[in-house]
Amino acid sequence: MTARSTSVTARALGPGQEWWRRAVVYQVYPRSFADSDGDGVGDLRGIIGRLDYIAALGVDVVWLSPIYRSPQADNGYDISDYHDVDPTFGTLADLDELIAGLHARGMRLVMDLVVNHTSDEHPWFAESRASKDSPRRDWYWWRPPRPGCRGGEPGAEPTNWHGFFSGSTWEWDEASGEYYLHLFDRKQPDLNWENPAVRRAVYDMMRWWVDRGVDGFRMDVINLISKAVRPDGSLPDGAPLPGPSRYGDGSPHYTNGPRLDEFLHEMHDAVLAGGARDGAVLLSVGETPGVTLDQARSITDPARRELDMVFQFEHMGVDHGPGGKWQLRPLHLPDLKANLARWQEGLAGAGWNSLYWNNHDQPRVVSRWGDDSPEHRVASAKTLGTVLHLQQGTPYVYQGEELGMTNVSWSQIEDYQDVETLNYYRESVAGGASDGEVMAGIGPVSRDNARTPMQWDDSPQAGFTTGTPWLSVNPAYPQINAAAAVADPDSVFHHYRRLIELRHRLDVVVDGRFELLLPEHEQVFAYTRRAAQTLLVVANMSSEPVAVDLPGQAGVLAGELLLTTHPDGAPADGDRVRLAPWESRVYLA
Ligand code: TEU
Repeated sequence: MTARSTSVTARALGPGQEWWRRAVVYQVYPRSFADSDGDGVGDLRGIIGRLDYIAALGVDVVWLSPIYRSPQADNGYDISDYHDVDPTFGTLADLDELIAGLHARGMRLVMDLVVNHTSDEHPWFAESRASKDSPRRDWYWWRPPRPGCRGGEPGAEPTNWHGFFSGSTWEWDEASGEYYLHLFDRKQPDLNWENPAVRRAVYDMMRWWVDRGVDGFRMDVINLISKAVRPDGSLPDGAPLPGPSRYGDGSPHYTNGPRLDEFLHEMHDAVLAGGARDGAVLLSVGETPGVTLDQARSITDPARRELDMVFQFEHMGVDHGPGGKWQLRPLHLPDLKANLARWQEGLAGAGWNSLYWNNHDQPRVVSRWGDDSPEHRVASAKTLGTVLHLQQGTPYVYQGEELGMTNVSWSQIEDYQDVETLNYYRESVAGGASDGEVMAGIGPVSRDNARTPMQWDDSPQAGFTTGTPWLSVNPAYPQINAAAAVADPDSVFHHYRRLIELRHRLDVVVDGRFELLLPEHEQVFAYTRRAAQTLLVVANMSSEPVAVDLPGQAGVLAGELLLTTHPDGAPADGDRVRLAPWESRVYLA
């Protein structure tokens, strides 16, 4: 790997040690990736059997969504034993074999670290809830009913916070006479990070995984671990939610809280600083809903020794309506471009970006922001990949994104399994909304759109399982599957592979300064990356043809056409480019 100039103050890492600046990460959602034993749920041996496929894409890292012991209330994001693999997915020996298989192919493994909360079936919580005097009582957030209220009555909760998964963030525990906090499902009680014993236990567990060969962590909602607790231990109410809701928005009181930087720095020095395993340089990416650019600059500033990068959510919200994700609006491209440019410019020379469209929580981007019609699906999936992967940062490819997999958008609530979707449906219908209204909001954005089984080939159940899949396979699998894509040199798969090659080969992709062109254009996404060379990306993000002038770019447009979705596209004419629907091009000079 060639030595690289780094455009930011690298922490005490030698040239080339920030390997993740040139890396691409592939996210595997294990229960939907590949089932090896016919029980209808993906597992570790299924992933082991597909390592050559993942390696062929050219990615450097696999991020594995949780495989720990869990009652699966939130598909594994509710952990009951951090030191063991859930039998649904296999054994620790299987995981060791997966790590060895990845390392043998020059890839690394990043585990999903879920430590804002545990499962309510974790022994820590069982001890904590056993009594008010339990030594682990203070490992979680326990509070008495609001003064003057009877525990368990609506309105008696210690704060009025509305949860991520609907309803209150407090669950009444009759046996011990107090409420416990759960920002997510009631089966996901929040750990109390104010307690140093909790933090020590988390860092010990992290080191245990690093010693086992893990190369980094994706940290689930890590910016929620510091709550704005008052000196008397109380927590403030949130501003009332709009409409008849009795709840409030507690997010200002638990998002990017007062001790977050302190906790992340402590974690960095305890685990992430390297040396945990023969000086291994680990990758750390924080999932940080609600993080601002300024907070991300702080968290990812190498000099502060916290995290390497974060997943921001602002760009994922540009099409949210007044009701948030459940009321999607058509994308206004200039809004998306402006947000991405702000993060590119804001972190340049200061921190580092992660780059994503998809994950297990987001709908499939080709359906959301592309065009998943048979005519335009492939070109739009390729073009969405192009405009994302050639920005500055570390790209994340979610399983099936490299195939242009699409949403399922089922119309019956019975087809869904996601706890967030089901809780939202129940709360909305209980609040008087009609089934049709609620399902119209759920179809385009439910997390289950991303969780349908990986489509391997056109055999029954898309080759995912020989049994009955835990979630229905997308009926598009005969046309959209890995076998067909790998065999087709013009597939989305091979386009993603070429994009990844460009990142591995060209310093300008890693270090080039980003500049957005035509910010107000509603069809075209164009930008340059400048270092010793200049890269120009120009993309038609619409299903209509477009002609566009790129003032000052005639020189680079006369350069090398590195990558295009339309090999027969008309060559540039000076600084004018004519693009077919969903046509994108990459020029280098
Ligand atoms: O998601 C955190 C989060 O913010 C989610 O609520 C997500 O943004 C939302 O579902 C989008 O509508 C993480 C995990 O990625 C998610 O799968 C878990 O359910 C959640 O934390 C709790 O662990």
